[in-house]
Amino acid sequence: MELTFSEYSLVYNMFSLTIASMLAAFVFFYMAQSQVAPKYRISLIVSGLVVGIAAYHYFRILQSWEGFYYEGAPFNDAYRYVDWLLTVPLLLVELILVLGLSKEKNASMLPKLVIAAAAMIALGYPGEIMADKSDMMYYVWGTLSSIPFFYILWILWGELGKAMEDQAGHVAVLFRNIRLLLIATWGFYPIVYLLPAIGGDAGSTVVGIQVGYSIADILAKAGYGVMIYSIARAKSEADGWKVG
Ligand code: RET
Repeated sequence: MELTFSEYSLVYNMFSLTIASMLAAFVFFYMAQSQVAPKYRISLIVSGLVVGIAAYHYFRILQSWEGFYYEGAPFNDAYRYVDWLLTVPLLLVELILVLGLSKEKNASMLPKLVIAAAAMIALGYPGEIMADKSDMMYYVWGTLSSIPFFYILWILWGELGKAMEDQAGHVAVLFRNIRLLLIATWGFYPIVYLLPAIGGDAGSTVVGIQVGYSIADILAKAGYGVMIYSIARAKSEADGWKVG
């Protein structure tokens, strides 16, 4: 496939922006820990892990993109999928921890969510790397991956709804916002996956996929982590905890 230099640059710059965002978010989550009560710090630590893992993977993705353009080496999608395999379960852990549910509830919910997240990503990967996207199997993998996807959204929608009821007014608003951010950003991934089905030339499809996933990742990791921080901060204040 032939990419023009401007197509190559657009993706290259998008990866570069993503690395910068992940590194900045890493510093922020690390430093923001002193702003929240000790029991919520674990959520910020996990947010920091997520963006740290992503910064590394985007660095490798960028290198692979250079090799793909200049040397004709295959572009390695595995970095992205391995990144998701590690970070998606961690994003679920952050959220569940900041909800402050009982230990029993956490213990019953987390394994189900983590297994479903791993299944969603593992089932999407074979479809993503298919060279011929007109093959039926591309839709079969996409559909199989969507089953755990909807399961996760359904569980979280319910749990966040229940958690909202027990929170003070402004904390409930934050829960509502993170629920919307979660649905909007996670819902973006299967749409990007389906871009090859819309048609268009091979070059612009690759560009669309890489730019789309990068934007989604910034919002779903860094943006979402900032929302987790706002919730942790608001709950710390509601618990009567003061900074410093
Ligand atoms: C795939 C394959 C097609 C069907 C579906 C998918 C869903 C992917 C999602 C990924 C979320 C990633 C996140 C990363 C942030 O760090 C695998 C594209 C449903 C929801 C949140």
